[in-house]
Amino acid sequence: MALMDYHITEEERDTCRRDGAVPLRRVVDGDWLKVLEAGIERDISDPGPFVHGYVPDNGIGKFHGNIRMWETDSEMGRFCTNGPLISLAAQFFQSSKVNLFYDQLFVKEPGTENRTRWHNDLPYWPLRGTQVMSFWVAIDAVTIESGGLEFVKGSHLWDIWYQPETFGKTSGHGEYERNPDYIDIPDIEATRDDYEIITWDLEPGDAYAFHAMTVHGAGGNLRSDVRRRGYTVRYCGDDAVYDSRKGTQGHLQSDEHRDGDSLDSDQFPLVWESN
Ligand SMILES: O=C(O)CCC(=O)C(=O)O
Repeated sequence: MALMDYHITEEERDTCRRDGAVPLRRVVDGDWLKVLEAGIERDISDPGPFVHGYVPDNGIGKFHGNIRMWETDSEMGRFCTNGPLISLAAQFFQSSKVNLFYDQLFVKEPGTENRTRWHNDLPYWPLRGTQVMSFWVAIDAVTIESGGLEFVKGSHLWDIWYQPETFGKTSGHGEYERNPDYIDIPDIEATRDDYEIITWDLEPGDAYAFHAMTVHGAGGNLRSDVRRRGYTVRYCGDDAVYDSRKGTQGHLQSDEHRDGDSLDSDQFPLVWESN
């Protein structure tokens, strides 16, 4: 399979290894952006099975989220299994293969003031391994005011597994089973000065690349005139295997996999292999 639409520089790879996140410019071209935009509108008007969302208490704005869209929308499927992010993942991992884990949509309509809570992703996921990364693609121009992602620099190296909590609520463990090995995440928002928080503005087609253990969150979309559509695709490399521990997101679990199994399957397809 051919690779290399976009060449990751040594500096980008080193920055991501050190800081846990890096912005990548113009990784998704205009044609693919149109594919994603159309797919997002299809999902909003006729959502796939895992849709979730809320209207904020003040009645302004709306959050629309979904996961695993690639499995039911063939165009989103084409992007995730053949699109330009696969090459990025392979270059960051320097692995012999890449598996698609899943895709996720985060739409904050203008004025949606709710934050995305601080969290790290791997505790939510039935996986373990170090080669697990997300690529959050900006469909719209994104600034801190419209809900750009923020990352705690270097937090992927802490090896701290924070207890998953339901998104869209302000507190509580919601539907997540408690894992005794996890700890509650501190109130990072209230103590921001204690952390080195990094963020970047993005243009449409740019992406944040970040590690599955990097602590991240986002503000609300405080702009009344722009949407904030983010589409994240998650990929894994050689050392990622299925993990059946407690506390992970039920909609990402697989009936076919046992603890320690290779991911290769219809649910987590192999999307690239070195020759
Ligand atoms: O877009 C957001 O608000 C959150 C994104 C996120 O947490 C992720 O892609 O892992």
